[in-house]
Amino acid sequence: MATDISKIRNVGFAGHGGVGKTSLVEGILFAAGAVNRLGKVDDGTTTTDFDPDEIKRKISLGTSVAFCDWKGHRLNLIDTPGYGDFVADARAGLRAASAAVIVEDLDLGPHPDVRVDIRESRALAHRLLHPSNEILPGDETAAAVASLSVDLLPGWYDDWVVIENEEWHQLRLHALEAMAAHLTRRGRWAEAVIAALAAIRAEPLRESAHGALIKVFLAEGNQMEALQSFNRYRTMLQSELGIEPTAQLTGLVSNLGRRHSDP
Ligand SMILES: Nc1nc2c(ncn2[C@@H]2O[C@H](COP(=O)(O)OP(=O)(O)OP(=O)(O)O)[C@@H](O)[C@H]2O)c(=O)[nH]1
Ligand SMILES: [Mg+2]
Repeated sequence: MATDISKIRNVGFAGHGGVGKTSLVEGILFAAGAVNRLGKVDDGTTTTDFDPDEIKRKISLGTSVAFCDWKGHRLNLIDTPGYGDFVADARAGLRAASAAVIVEDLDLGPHPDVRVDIRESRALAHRLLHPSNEILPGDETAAAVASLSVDLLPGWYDDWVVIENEEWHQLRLHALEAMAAHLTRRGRWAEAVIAALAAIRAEPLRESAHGALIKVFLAEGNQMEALQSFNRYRTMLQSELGIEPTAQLTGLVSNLGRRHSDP
């Protein structure tokens, strides 16, 4: 895209250490199609934590910039470090920004230290999955997405934990997709996208998670994003597993354009 200066937006991401700034920037890059894989801080695969020391320590040590194009605008996303030692660098990064997004952990997802009550989270998942159950006021909020975004006792490999975790993992994936569908029906597009992205983050190759995201885009009339998401998923599936998306998923976008059926 030609970079007409009036179309450039410099957006800074600020907040305390470890609240999810780098992950949010990565999610935006992925949603905008600037990267075709949703990188994770914990795997050292995000775009903006690229320095070997950042990858090793799993924190941002300096300000870094990544860009994407969104609705005719070039967005320069300025990811600043949150930990106090690097505040000078963060300030310098924010000086270049015309807008700042303040990231707080409750709005984004739980800090790794946040305790999630698994019984409450299970009950939440069942309410979302069974429409006959009453949806409570807090059931479709960012905090609910957060409580469905964590696995049980990560790093524990005792048999019972592995089995319980697999069951919970499946339950939370289905619940996140159901939440995305509920929110889509109500026209709450942005929150629906967040729920669908949380399902994708939990299982990056899962087709129904990508289907949930594509359905939000289609429902809000954003055909370009729907097609881009489909093409990105298809490329990822081909390179990781050498297979094609199912006819069901392809059918969602089959009348939108040509690229999805290109060889
Ligand atoms: N469950 C969950 N974890 C998240 C979310 N966002 C970030 N995390 C996790 O929180 C940790 C910190 O995320 P980062 O994206 O590095 O946070 P940050 O604000 O960039 O951290 P610094 O740059 O070091 O200040 C990582 O382990 C992420 O995987 C989220 O929405 N849900
Ligand atoms: Mg960071």
